[in-house]
Amino acid sequence: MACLDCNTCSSDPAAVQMLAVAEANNIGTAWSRHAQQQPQCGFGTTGLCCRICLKGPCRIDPFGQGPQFGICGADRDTIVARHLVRMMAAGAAAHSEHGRHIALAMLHLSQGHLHDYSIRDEEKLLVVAKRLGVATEGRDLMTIVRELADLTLHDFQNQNYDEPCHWLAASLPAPRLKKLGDLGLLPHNIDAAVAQSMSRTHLGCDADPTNLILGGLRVALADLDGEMLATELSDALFGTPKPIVTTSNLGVIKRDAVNVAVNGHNPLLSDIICDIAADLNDEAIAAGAKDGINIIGICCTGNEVMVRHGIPLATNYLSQELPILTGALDAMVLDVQCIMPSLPRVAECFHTKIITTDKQNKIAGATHMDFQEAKASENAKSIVRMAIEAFKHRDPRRIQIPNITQQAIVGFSTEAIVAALATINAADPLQPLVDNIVNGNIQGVVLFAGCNNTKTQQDSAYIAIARSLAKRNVLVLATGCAAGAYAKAGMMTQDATRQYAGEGLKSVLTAIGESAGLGGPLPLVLHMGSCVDNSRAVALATALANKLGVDISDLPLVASAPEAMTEKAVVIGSWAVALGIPTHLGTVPPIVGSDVVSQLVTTTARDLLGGYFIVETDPELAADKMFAAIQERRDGLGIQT
Ligand code: MSK
Repeated sequence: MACLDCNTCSSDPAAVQMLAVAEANNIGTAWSRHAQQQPQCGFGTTGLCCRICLKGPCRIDPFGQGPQFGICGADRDTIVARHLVRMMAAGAAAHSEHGRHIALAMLHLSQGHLHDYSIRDEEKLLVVAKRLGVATEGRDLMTIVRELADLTLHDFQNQNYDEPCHWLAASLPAPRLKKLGDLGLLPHNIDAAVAQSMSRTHLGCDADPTNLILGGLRVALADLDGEMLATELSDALFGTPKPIVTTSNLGVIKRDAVNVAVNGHNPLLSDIICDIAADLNDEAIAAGAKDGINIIGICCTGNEVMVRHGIPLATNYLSQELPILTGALDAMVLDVQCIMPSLPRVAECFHTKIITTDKQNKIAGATHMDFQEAKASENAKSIVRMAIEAFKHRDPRRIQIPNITQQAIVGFSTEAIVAALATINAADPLQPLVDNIVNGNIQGVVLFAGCNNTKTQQDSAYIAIARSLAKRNVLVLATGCAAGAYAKAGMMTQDATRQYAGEGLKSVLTAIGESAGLGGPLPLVLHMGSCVDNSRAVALATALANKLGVDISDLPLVASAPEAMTEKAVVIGSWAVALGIPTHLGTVPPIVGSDVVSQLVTTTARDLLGGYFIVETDPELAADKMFAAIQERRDGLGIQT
């Protein structure tokens, strides 16, 4: 195993502490595997390796000396564009499959097949139903649920090419819908958009890089549709997040409790685990865990239960192996996406039970429990009982829990932000936000989204860029593993606002926080949810754009994925660009082998859509470039302050 300087791996002190344990015990982690992978292939890094057919892999010489065409005749631009579109399609498939799962649960609930679920946020359900054109007045709740689920599933089934997906059509501002419609970018069917992306990128199909990238943007918008429906229906089912105070980092693992981590993305099981955990406390205590059951979150399932129920977040994506190394994690429950297949290998060295729960997402070496919504509570209880059993096999001599936690004030859904603003102006909640953008107290808004990547010291770029922008009075929103990074680093606290916000931003966050009853400012970084919840930021931007009568591309809004890693992050960045948002990437995407594609996603995208990618690996320069983009938008709106 490659020896690591743990301090360069992560900026999270708890992760550094656990990495030393991994090193001492010769246990592989993502970081040691990253070291073993060096040097990484230059052809793959630049996007110039084509693996689409069995004649390959074909490689294009980036310097123009060797081969310039694959065996089929594809040039560098076609190769790069095809692979990029395939990444977008995979990201869209992942988010939308999650969304379909939630929509089917809604349908089955309305049919009376699910007894462990209910509509916890009726108000949200009715708002969303009305927005999508479902009649609500005087109708039975389950009839509305049924119609909303049917309408949602239509976005996966519609065969009329000219009828755009319902959720997009009902949610985006009119000028943006028109622009996207005129360019032929509005998808009619999520599944079809994914299938068409795979089809057009097959050998011998679309070989025009511009046409390919436009097709990619269409599937990216299908991804947004899938994210919107996943978020909104999950809110109706499990509750819309409201501000709640909780804790984060590995110190949330308790020595005297049965610790159960939920990891992945989909709240259908994890929410039920949170519900039933208290019922099994006595069994845990009887097994010797005097503090009962302790549910903790990892990655985006962690974010889901954190923003809705205040469940403490142990860590984000990259350090998901490390809770096992504390010797006090009794079970890790996995659902879908961003789950390391190495977890059972790490767990083999301890007593931790690794439990997969989705039949499409099994891992060799893990225990599989086939989760069925119709038996949700029963399945959840069996899982927690496995953790109680595992607890009995702990080796107390191996327990090392970092004594590191941070407070985190989380749960800033769009509705929660609007509700906080309404305490200042009930009649027109967005007006205080507009006023403060116009007077310069808030220069603009940045959404941090995306993952961790071993190419960057974990979380460090998030922290550096957010501090730099907050100091310049930029309001900071975060989702997914970005949110995890800020929670662990103590940047979702009132103290962080006092310490890092510029004077204008601080005054606004203080006025809103105090008026909303938080007894101090809003936290510096507002946690909007998991990575699928990036759609919440779109909802906020849409509300602002509609209020001002402008397009999203006119707003002083930027997005940033400083440590982007997954295909989901690629597709999120792509729809952000399609919506007109300047979007920073701190990881160099595998497109630099093609000037044509690089130009398409920067200059051409900007001309056509207003949005564009900013690729910058240096955090300070990235902050400068994003701030400049914000200033440009302010100038465009005629705001001089
Ligand atoms: S989990 S997509 S590593 S944000 Fe949503 Fe984190 Fe990125 Fe997965």
